[in-house]
Amino acid sequence: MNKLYKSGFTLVEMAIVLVILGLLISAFLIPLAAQLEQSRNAEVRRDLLEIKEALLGFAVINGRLPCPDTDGNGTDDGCANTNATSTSGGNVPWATLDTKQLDPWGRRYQYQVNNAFSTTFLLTTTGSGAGLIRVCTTSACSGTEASNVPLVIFSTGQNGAVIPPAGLDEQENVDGDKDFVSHDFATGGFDDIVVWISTNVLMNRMVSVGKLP
Ligand SMILES: [Ca+2]
Ligand SMILES: [Ca+2]
Ligand SMILES: [Ca+2]
Repeated sequence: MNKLYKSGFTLVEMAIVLVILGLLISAFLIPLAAQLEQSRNAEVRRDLLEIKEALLGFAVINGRLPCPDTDGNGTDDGCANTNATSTSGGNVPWATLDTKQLDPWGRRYQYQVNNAFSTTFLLTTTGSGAGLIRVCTTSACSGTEASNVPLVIFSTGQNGAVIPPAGLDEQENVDGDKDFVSHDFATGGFDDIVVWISTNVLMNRMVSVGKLP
């Protein structure tokens, strides 16, 4: 064995070093990916909070909630059905509200409004019939987070809208009706972030600024 060979690494030593390097890199990479997702989810929460405040501001100024954007330019396009027992859905009207258009995954924030509130409303206004927006804990709506709210806004999350059967709960959020699902993230499935404004919060804001009664 010559002197040069003895001072270098054997193949076994090289393999061990590579394995250790691989372990170290993967140990750092996984938390980094998780951290990135965590910060994106926090960004969605901040954006939705700002959109909620902008919706409350719009209601204070106009005495009603805006209709969704349905043609993709961000402006309120009017509600297709102004019947109080119906809802209208589409994009958050970000240009009308001057809020963020896209979630961190490049998809538009979504909005569904109870049409009893998209025309001038009173303290006694409430949802009824097919205009009664519910936020459920399952797609079958066996439990509810909220059973009668003026609006919901949401992001479809990193995975967008997952196709059933894996995404039954996700499907419920994009089927255009009055029912929505909100619960913790489920691996490989549900990751939508859904928030809403309760009628009490909306009325409280209207009364506190003297817009109602
Ligand atoms: Ca529009
Ligand atoms: Ca999703
Ligand atoms: Ca639905």
